[in-house]
Amino acid sequence: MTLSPNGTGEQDVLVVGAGFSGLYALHRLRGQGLSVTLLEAGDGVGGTWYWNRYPGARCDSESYYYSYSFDEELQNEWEWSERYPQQPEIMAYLNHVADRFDLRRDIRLGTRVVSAEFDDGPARWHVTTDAGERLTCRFLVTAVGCLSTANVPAIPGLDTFAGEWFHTGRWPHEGVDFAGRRVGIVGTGSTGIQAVPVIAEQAAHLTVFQRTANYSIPARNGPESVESRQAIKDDYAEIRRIQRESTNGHPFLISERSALEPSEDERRAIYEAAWERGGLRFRASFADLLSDRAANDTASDFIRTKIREIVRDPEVAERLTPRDHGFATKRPPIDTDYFEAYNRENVTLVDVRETPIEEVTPTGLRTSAAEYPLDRIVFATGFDAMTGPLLGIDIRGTGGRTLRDKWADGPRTYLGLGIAGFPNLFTITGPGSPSVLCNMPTAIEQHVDWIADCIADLDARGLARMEATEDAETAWVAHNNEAAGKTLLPQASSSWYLGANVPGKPRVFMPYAGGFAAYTRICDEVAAEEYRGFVRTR
Ligand code: N01
Repeated sequence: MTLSPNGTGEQDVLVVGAGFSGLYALHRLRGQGLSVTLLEAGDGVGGTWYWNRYPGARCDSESYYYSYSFDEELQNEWEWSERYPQQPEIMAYLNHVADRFDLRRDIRLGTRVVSAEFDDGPARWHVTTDAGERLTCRFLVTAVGCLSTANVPAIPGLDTFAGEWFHTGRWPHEGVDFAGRRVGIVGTGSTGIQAVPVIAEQAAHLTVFQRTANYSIPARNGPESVESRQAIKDDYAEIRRIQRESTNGHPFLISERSALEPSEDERRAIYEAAWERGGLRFRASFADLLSDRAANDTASDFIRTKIREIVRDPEVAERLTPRDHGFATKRPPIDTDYFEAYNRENVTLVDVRETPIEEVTPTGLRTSAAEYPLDRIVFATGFDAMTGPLLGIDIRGTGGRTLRDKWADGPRTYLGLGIAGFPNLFTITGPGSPSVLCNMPTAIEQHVDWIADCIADLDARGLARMEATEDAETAWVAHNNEAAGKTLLPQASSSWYLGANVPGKPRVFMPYAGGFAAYTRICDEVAAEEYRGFVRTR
């Protein structure tokens, strides 16, 4: 049996997933002389961007910084066409990266990892694929993403639907023709908010089934001029420095002022300017939007007023107005004409908190109040976030203990990178790391660099096995809870950060909320102190 594409048998490292994380991990680890094979379930590289091809799919981080920083030539040669990159452009970029760094020779596409078992004697991971192949490695690196396990609600009757239905995160590559169709979309998170205005333009009629009203800030997308692209390139060193020293991996710093400090007029002017500028930076307007309820109220109220100004029908505007959580306590979407879409004749809003969805019928969707005839249903219902992709693999550590068993009450990690009882396993952007609270490529590069340095250090010292201690893990979980508790984030009871969107999932705040720069410092200290909190042995 061939164990790797180049036939070298056991690998130093197996990487699972060929998105931003896996591609860089392959490049970086191979660059330090390790044998590495990357296994990818999809038939192409791209990860999130390979699967999420729904109408309007675009990144909410801006192009010039939603990109790798590890190679200056790469960042200087690539030309982004718009302020926010569309899905096909990110795919083109990641394919370019795969070619430019000759990554494909060590990538196996169409290969899903179904299980991974640690053999303590020789300190090896045995990985099994969906084709029944068994591969062996010294180190297993998961690069499976945080939002890659689609959450399709178990609505009775879905299998009887005579039309077609889709989940946005598993979108058909050939696209979907909505022309002349009655379309229903369930979900108004970041994805639904991007898709609604685009589908509304194509469909005969669009019915939006909203469970939780959401805040959104205009993206203000547009073409990137030659001059602005050059200015960014001239300033890249400084941009990257700010990203690394920031709270969220973005190249802007959060204001140090409280939202409660300025006069009402001044505060409104600051919000107006941020609204006009558009994008995720809105939440950086004041220091305490995510830590002080009264401060948060000022931003939430500002956006509620905007919704009422944009949406012409006051009843629809009222239903679209979020009341059960503060702005940005759930992941804040940005949009292009989302609220404006509700002014179209062919868009209807249904509040399914008021009148819950009861079943899918052969001809449509029925709530407790009415039946809506539909030809197509789009589920923009999100993901079994962060833990779903890892628990989708049957991972077994020392003594045969499964990760599913260990995480039955929620994830426990050390730094979001290591797990007690699972030696030589590294989880890129795992639960307990900044990950989804950060611009992802920034979080990913920091993790990959840390893992690569860590493996180099083990090899230099002739050490074969590394495992987080239970004590370090317990302390990290406590620190995570403490960091989250200092923010308003855990108070958003319907947030996927808490696992609240998946029925039966333990309610645990999963990402690290202490900030990216602070997190990086802790990781660096751990490494400098000979990997404090890990046991390393021959
Ligand atoms: O998923 P979501 P998403 N019946 O979980 C509703 C990233 N992202 O795919 O809030 C009825 O946010 C659910 O309602 P509720 C980004 O990090 C990035 O939109 O649970 N409704 C909610 O409205 C984002 O946060 C980008 O009450 C149901 C919606 O479906 C993350 O991905 C673009 C339901 C799901 O919202 C996930 O976003 C897009 C049910 N049974 C996404 N189940 C870019 O940067 C769920 N809902 C490009």
